[in-house]
Amino acid sequence: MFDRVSQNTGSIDRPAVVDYLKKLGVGGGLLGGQKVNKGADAFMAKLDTSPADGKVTWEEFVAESRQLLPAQLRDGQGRLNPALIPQVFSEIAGTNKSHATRDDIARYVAGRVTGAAAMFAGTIADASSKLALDALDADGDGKVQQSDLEHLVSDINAQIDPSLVG
Ligand SMILES: [Ca+2]
Repeated sequence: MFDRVSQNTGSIDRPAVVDYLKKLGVGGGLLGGQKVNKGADAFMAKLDTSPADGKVTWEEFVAESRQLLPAQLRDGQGRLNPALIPQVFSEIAGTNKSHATRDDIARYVAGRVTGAAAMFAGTIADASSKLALDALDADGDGKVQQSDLEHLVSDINAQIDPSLVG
């Protein structure tokens, strides 16, 4: 995903995020430009942190990518805890469902947007669900399985701290 967004340049700047969101189909319609801008702002705010210089490097992407996942997956130390995945997945997909669709993810995200961002809950949910499918739906069938989420979490944990992965 990093390579797709950065277009293999080694870092991601805001225009690259805007291009990427447009390719994912975020935007379109009357408020399309605003949706893409909000999505790009949120992406840069979460990932461009050390330093906040307008570019997201691979190191920043790895260190902060867990911030893009539901807070419910993080333990008291802010680490992604694989044991929390089944509970979160069933909240996203609904009980007794083997997969989550983009609509399921959008509903989950929209229901958890709080504070000032609530004004843009629909936009955030739309952009987030498209990003989630792009990151998680490896076979492109529009469905995300619990195992997809488990793979992503273990990839992120392995990149942050290989000693955490047994
Ligand atoms: Ca940066």
